[in-house]
Amino acid sequence: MKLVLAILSNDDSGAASNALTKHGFQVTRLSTTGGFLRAGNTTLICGCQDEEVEKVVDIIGDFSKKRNEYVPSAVSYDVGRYSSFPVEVQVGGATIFVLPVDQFIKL
Ligand code: 2BA
Repeated sequence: MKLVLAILSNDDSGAASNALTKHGFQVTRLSTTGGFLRAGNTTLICGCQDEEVEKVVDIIGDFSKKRNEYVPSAVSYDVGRYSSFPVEVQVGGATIFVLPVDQFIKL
């Protein structure tokens, strides 16, 4: 048995965990914070059989692809005058750890 720990953006985590559940996997969502950016992200915990790891990683990957999006940004010209313009940023992606499970116990 393996434990898949996947850190992904909050925006992608809902769809990814829904898809895992639909495919019959059990999943737990933790609200986490990145140590570098100090921004919120989500860690999914999924226990599965060894031969299911690839499927779990594929499903998470389907919902957390890296892509570019435009977000509004503002620049100040002079006293009280601002202009808003879109800035392209990269979002998404996932960091995944696969760990061996010594014991799986449900009481
Ligand atoms: P990613 O490498 O895609 O990492 C996204 C988030 O995944 C991280 O958020 C962290 O919560 C988790 N993570 C990644 N690698 C990990 C690991 N080896 N162990 C535990 N958790 C891990 P943040 O720490 O806020 O980092 C956000 C992004 O900032 C990173 O994206 C990376 O592009 C950059 N970054 C992180 N640490 C950096 C550093 N020391 N120097 C330069 N850039 C860094």
